[in-house]
Amino acid sequence: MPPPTSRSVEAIARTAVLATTIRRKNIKKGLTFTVMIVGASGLGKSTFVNTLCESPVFPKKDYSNPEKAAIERTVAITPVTVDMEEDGIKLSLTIVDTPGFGDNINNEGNFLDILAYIERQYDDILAEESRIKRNPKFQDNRVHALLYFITPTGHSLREIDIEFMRRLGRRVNVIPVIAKADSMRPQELAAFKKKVMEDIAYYKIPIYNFPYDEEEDDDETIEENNELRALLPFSIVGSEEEVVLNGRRVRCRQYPWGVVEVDNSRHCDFSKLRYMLLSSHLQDLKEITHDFLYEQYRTEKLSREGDVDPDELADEEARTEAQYAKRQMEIAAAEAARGSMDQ
Ligand SMILES: Nc1nc2c(ncn2[C@@H]2O[C@H](COP(=O)(O)OP(=O)(O)OP(=O)(O)O)[C@@H](O)[C@H]2O)c(=O)[nH]1
Ligand SMILES: [Mg+2]
Repeated sequence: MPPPTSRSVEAIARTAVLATTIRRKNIKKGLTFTVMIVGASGLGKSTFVNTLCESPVFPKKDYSNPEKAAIERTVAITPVTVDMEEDGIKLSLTIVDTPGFGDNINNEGNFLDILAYIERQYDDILAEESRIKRNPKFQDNRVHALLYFITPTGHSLREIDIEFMRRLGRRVNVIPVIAKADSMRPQELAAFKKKVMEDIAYYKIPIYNFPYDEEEDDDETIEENNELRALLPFSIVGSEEEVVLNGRRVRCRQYPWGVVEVDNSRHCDFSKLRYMLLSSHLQDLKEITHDFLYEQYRTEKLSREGDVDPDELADEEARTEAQYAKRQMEIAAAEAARGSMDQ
């Protein structure tokens, strides 16, 4: 490489100043980040949202009545935005809660609604990018990470989980988590984690596995990513209950035989997951979403414009796309009907 000229040194310095200014602006303006929560019904998804946000985003209905004390079943895709501060940086966190899958009913519609939500955010960006005059108030609502809640069965992954993660992984950073990890003993949990990762490898499920570049990344990043990768799937426990233990307030689930602490990394991986999601890997998840997942969607969508008859689409993924397009048309028609009724 030739030695840098004084002009190139100046340019490098200017770029560094610019990067610092952008970073300062980001710190001042704050960051935005969107996480979606998906999984079977009753696995603690809405409880997790409250635990992550450290506030009752979904309030319990009636604390004095045990029958009504639980959070209501989620029935619609519900995005909620919470402003918080992480490492001194303002963060506007949007969490998209989704209805849990049932065990017996056909879950395809449920899945297609989730996929449609993710792709609609990409479509909005695509439309905005092709505008001559950009809308300065445009909001990027792309989903940067999807936490997929796995039922703590102790056995292999269920077929529905394999299928859903495999299809969602093409569009979004899927991070698998073991729900209600307090229901397993440490040895069972370790064995289950191993089994899940074997299934993920066997079925070639594309998850976010803390990618790094041996050549480009520094040793510290590589080590950190390897440690996080070894924790996959993260075990989590959700609770809004707090008790005082040895003089400190802890969030936990209390049982007659003891206490499971949410933020204690000997009990579950919640605190590590939270830190990686909202701090250490937030930028990486955003970059992968923009540079790879969105880019892939964009290419597919643009090369598909004016495409073929759905009956001719043979492979399974193409069928999903056709079903999805149909579903989107249904949603658009329902929305249009609702709009005309409102007028
Ligand atoms: N043991 C255990 N129970 C939990 C945990 N998190 C939540 N629960 C309980 O599980 C039940 C269901 O919790 P929700 O948060 O409503 O579950 P959900 O996944 O949002 O349910 P749907 O909206 O129907 O899909 C409640 O009684 C919670 O108190 C956990 O980590 N461990
Ligand atoms: Mg719920």
